[in-house]
Amino acid sequence: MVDGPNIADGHSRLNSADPVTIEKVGMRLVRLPLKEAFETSFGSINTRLIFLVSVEAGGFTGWGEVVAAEEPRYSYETVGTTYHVTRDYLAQALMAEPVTGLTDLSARFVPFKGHKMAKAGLELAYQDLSAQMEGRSLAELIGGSRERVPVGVSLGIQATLDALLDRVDRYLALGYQRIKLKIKPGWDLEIVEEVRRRHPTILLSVDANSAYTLEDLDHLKALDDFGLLMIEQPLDHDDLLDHARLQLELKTPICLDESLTNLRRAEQALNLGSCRLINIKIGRVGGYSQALAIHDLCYQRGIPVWCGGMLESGIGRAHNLALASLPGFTLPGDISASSRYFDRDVIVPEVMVAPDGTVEVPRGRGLGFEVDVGYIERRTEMAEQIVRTG
Ligand code: SMG
Ligand code: MG
Repeated sequence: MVDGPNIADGHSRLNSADPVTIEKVGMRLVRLPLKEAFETSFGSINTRLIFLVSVEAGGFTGWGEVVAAEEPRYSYETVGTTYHVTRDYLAQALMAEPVTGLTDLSARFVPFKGHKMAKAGLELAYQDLSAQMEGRSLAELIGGSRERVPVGVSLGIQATLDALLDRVDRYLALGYQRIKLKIKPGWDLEIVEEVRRRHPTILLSVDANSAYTLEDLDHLKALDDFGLLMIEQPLDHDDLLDHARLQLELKTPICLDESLTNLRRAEQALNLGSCRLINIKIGRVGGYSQALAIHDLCYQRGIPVWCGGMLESGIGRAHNLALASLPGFTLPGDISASSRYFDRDVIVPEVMVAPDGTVEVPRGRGLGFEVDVGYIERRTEMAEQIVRTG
């Protein structure tokens, strides 16, 4: 068995030195145009409505991002549901008493069922605040050890095969270490075959976002011919059992994304054989507390993990970098440069991918980036503050 991360670190990862009274929660909806449309098996978007949350205490402001989309297509949460749950339940729970640490915070959210992305937003903001108060980076706060993290790019469904091949070439030239192709029935075997034919040795994976069922077994088996690193979430968004059945039939590792919404589900998936790899998204699992626990479980079991992405702005991206600096994140994450999606990001400097396909993990206080509040304000469609009373 591989040794786990330094468990002695567990105290600082989960508990702050002094209880912190959160004085204010800020909520903002910020619309960022995408440089080009991003299409998956469930639909296409050309702008990203970002829900930013902030928490204030003692003159510090911590920032978090809620990764829900506008429509309930990746999962049931939306910008609207997360806004409602944050404002009407979670912010009150956060401000009710001084917070003694991440464990305390996540325990306060447990009585509210589900709504993981909403919970994660406030956990992120709280962690940034804690890191700033302690004068440490987020990565240091959670015990991250890597100075740079390997990254890959996720390429949406394109109008033509040529458009896809162009993008594959473009991102390989920029250094990205792994190409992930979004697939769906009718946009799968042929395009994967052609990309593989042109690039016989690259790390290549596919992500179906639940576009198939077990009836497609033979079709999915054909993907085994292409030496893929993984097939991400081929079946239903909340399924474990059919994936276990499918994994028995496939040589290619299945990686679960949508189905793994907490530590218990991750453990069940590994025990059932539903996947051989895990994508961890802080938002999907409800925050740092669960993301760290899933990382630790996989690390102890020798299961490779990687950091997923939700087309975050720089704020969410900075949190992803901190997470991906943990020792178990051995596969390239979906953490692209800010410029892959946006002409201008909400942080300074923007996230950049080096020619070797890595991104530096920031070492400055908190996020390690400056939040560009002026630009955020210009792009804000709606904002609200909740102030602690009593
Ligand atoms: O952040 O670069 C990114 C996007 C990575 O493909 C990506 N995310 O299922 O993994 C996934 C998708 C979810 C978002 S689809 C709008
Ligand atoms: Mg996915």
